[in-house]
Amino acid sequence: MALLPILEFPDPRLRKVADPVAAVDDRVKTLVDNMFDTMYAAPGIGLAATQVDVHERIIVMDISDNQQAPRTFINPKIAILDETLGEYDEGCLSVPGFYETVNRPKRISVTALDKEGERFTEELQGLMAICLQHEIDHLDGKLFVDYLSPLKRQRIRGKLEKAHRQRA
Ligand code: GNR
Ligand code: NI
Repeated sequence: MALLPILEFPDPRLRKVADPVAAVDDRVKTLVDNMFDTMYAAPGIGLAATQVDVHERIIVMDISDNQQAPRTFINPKIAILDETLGEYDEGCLSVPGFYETVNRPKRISVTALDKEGERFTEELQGLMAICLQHEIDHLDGKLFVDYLSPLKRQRIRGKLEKAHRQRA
């Protein structure tokens, strides 16, 4: 069991674009295990490696209630199946305490490698589709606050910077 520190907005390391994983080896498997520990402890329903300052294309996710459905996506590629957007009040472990409405395509397909390095493809909708798009944004250096107005984003930035100063 290892908990990794989670970077918080506006940390510039959250803006790095993650590199593809070359091989799903023991190093990657240990990182995935530690990412699950960190996500469940937070608690959160998803975590991208970028958030723990590892700039490789690795995502863990579990939208179930009792840690019953762990999912790993390595080098994920998504395709939009239908341009219809759905709105959802998103939060982020890297933007703690803030929830704002974001619109994203409701139906996507993903191709990725699993924890064993096996390639799979599946269609997603609902919270899985929302969360996976949120996590892939992290791998591309993007945050949900980027979809908000500059004023809202600046307010959130100011409040988090103040919280960080008070912690230091
Ligand atoms: O735990 C999380 N909840 C959440 C809720 C709505 C939309 C996206 C998410 S992901 C978030 C965890 C996180 O920050 N992952 O990057
Ligand atoms: Ni997030």
